Amino acid sequence: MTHVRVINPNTALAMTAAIGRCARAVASPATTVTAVSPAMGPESIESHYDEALAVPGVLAEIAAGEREGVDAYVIACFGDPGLDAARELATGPVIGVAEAAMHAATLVGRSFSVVTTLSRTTGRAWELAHRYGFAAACKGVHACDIPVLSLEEPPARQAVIELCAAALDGDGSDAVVLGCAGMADFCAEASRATGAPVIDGVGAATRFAESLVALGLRTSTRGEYARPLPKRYSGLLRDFTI
Ligand code: 2AL
Repeated sequence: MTHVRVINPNTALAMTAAIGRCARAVASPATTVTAVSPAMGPESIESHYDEALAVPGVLAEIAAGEREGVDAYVIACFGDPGLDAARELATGPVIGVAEAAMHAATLVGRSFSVVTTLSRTTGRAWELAHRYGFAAACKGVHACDIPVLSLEEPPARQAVIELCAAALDGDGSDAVVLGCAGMADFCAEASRATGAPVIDGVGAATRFAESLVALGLRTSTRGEYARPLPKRYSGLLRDFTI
């Protein structure tokens, strides 16, 4: 069995449970999926401040996963917080949901639109599209202006699906990337409603993670992703000393 740990970097436990269900729904029968959230951090991630303060909790979960022998990790927040640092700690692959969704979108279309939560997060989505090499394929980033923790309320699903359709039409794009892990279970319905591929990064990242394990691929430790150099960390971060 391959053990994929899906880390929801926020501390909203209902969202973690939903993310776990979405990951399990697509994982192969030979994969065990465990979904966790950090013991410390923000209840939702909607700013650079939230993102920065989510990272220590994510890294603590990677360290715990390493002690348990987890084979691969998914970071299930669309800002991919702490992805590079997590790769320095983990033995197995670590995949961010934005990274996975953008890769998947460009395997099934020439272009995509991102549909995300708050307008203030659109800059981060663009930044990631540039970082991952998909800026030319990304035709637009659209905010529904629904906060992360309100995505579970009934009107949100319809609003997000309508925005997916408007983004496809307005951008002339081939696919939609859902820009929040809290939208994961809107994916099938949004695909049906729009007739276009709608990609949930949680599912895509879970499948990529187990595929990399099956291929025997691990994060390279030759260069930038080598283990961090041992040194002292002080104050609240003292437990992060390697
Ligand atoms: C997210 C996400 O995926 N989880 C979270 O708390 N915030 N992303 C977003 N764009 O709001």
